[in-house]
Amino acid sequence: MRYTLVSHKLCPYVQRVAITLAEKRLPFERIDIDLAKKPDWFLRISPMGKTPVLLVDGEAIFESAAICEYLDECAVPTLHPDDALRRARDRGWMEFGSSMLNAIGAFYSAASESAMLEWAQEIRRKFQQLEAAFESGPYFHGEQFSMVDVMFGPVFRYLDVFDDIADFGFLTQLPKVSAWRVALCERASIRYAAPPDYRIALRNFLLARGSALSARIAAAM
Ligand SMILES: N[C@@H](CCC(=O)N[C@@H](CS)C(=O)NCC(=O)O)C(=O)O
Repeated sequence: MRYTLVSHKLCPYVQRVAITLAEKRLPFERIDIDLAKKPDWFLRISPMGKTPVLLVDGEAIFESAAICEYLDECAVPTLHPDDALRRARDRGWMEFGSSMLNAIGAFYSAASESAMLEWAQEIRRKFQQLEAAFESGPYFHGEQFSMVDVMFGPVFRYLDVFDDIADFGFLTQLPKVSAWRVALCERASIRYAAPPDYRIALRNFLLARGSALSARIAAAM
């Protein structure tokens, strides 16, 4: 099979697919597109005009969850638990990861400082929920790396950039989630899921956003 990942360099959902491909040891090529100027060929294969799209021998799959589930069905090792109940619960936590990404987007786009700090609190509340749900580590299911870990790798990558700007207290006194973050950052599939200039590119994107966070970045320069 030939895999082509149609991607945007800052997209966390693209990273999710890249991590899954790497965990399955499936080589792939990347085509980066400009989401501000979507090419016609892209709109033909992505009905909602979003990255990622995975081309499998030229056949397109859209939506990161659908792509990752497909890859999990097609290639070993599986990233889901054997037990149906745990699998179902993991899918719930993956959706929780999507809601975390939405909260992160609202945080960095907030127009006022107070709205931004409210979103920071909301993100922290979500991490507190994860702390309560977490088992033994290093990964969400102990030694077993799973789809829940795939989902949260890109979440923690945002925190690396936010931490450079200020201490928003996202993980203060959350030891299990803090250790989980370190374990995920060290995992090769996660480390290489984003391009080498990701940190600078994300910071520049945030600076240009016209948000309260942009103002914080500008003030620190
Ligand atoms: N639910 C989608 C979300 C993908 C998504 O939001 N992609 C963003 C980039 S990170 C996008 O393509 N946005 C362009 C647009 O909405 O016009 C998935 O999981 O694949």
